[in-house]
Amino acid sequence: MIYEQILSKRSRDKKQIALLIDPDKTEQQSLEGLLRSVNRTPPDLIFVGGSLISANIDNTVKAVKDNTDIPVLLFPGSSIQISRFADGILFLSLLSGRNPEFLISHHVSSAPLLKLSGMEVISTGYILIDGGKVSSVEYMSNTKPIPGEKTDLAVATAIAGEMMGMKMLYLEAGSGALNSVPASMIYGVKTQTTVPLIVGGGLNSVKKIETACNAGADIVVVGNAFEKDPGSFGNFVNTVRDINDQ
Ligand code: 1GP
Repeated sequence: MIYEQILSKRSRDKKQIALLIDPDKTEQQSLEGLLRSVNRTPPDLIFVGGSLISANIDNTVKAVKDNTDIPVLLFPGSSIQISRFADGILFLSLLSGRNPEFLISHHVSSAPLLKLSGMEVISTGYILIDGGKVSSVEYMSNTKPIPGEKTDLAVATAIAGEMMGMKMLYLEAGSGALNSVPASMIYGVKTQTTVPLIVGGGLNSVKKIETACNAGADIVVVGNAFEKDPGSFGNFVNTVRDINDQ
């Protein structure tokens, strides 16, 4: 079970890194070659998804499964982004928003199919933070992000998510964010909750990844930086490994 692995690594103080593959932004033909390089410095997890996807998600997940042993979790922007070929799914509820579609509706639509698939379902409280520009999540979900300086709101939202039974929390600044989630906010959420904390959005440098990990992220997510420069991703994985070796 992937969740057990996440908990196990966390209990040993091991930070984790996930590579986000957006099927629309990664050419199917080049994926095989990209994954060969990813396998040389493998992340702990691969997430597949995006706010809006027009490509066939099955093809991307199958290509990833065929070319790597890294566990694959769906990171869906909506209920149509489900592939039975994935190992599991982050069952995201957009807790920072007040749009019922993204709090519970897509979940009801997809729950029977997910149950049939037998894949691992990991309930995840998804909390959108202002990343300095309008993100695809904000636009597509028609919800407001929490302002970056409102740590108290993020913490209260995170605590509520844990109280509601979410197995993980995800602080999201939005793909390609100008400002990643502030360290003080990561620290605030980390110290007030006990479930694994995922942080993503705009983590495009070694320094930002170090900052997020040191502030309390258990899992950091990198998408955009890999799309722009796949060769740099190995450095990010090594950064997390170095933190773990300290
Ligand atoms: C976005 O958290 C992820 O949903 C990753 O963000 O693409 O900016 O790395 P980036």
